[in-house]
Amino acid sequence: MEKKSGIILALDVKDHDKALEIVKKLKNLIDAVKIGYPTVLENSMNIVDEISKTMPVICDFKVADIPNTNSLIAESVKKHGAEGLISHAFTGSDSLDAVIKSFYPGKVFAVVEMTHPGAVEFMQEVSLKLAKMAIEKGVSGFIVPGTRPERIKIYRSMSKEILLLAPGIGVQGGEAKRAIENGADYIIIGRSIYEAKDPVQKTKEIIESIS
Ligand code: 3DU
Repeated sequence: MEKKSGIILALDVKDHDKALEIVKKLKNLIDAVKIGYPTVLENSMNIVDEISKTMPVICDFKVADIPNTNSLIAESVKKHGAEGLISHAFTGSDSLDAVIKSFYPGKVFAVVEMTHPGAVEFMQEVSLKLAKMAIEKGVSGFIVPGTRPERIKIYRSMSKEILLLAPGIGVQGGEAKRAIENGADYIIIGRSIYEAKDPVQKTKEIIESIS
């Protein structure tokens, strides 16, 4: 996943043709496409195969099971050409380790703290511990909250090398520039782009705002 614009498109678009159309339009402006349950449940994993042929895909399945099940999931995702896989970290080091080993040489990104208000109820309390464990286990990066740039700064201070991917930009209230200034390597953006009147123009504006 070569870094050019620093933008990852969250493709939560259920309609197959619309999803592919938007990827085609934005292909040269974005570094990767993140695909999650909404798109895969409607289209099967075939859509991951299709898009992976044209550009890097990160599967956002927030894997969160026992080690054996996690391995089975990661092996299957790998077969469909995804370069990245998002896993939860709260299930513990053995579960995360299973994802990393089974998805290798693909990149695993651990969710350490989510963007929504509910994430501060339980998750934030243990998030730095999760991050420390995830670094020790050898993840490629973290999913960090673009809605809380001050938290991104803390995760950045834990490691210079770890990739920080920040969703929560735009509709959820986060600002692209602030996420980047506080240490995010990539910003993950969905609705602000794919629901825009002109997604190409919108993406160009976001790129402009962070460059
Ligand atoms: O809010 P948006 O439409 O820009 O989409 C954000 C995407 O990132 C969406 O797929 C969501 O499931 C994912 N995500 C978060 O928004 C927050 C997280 O903490 C983790 C993933």
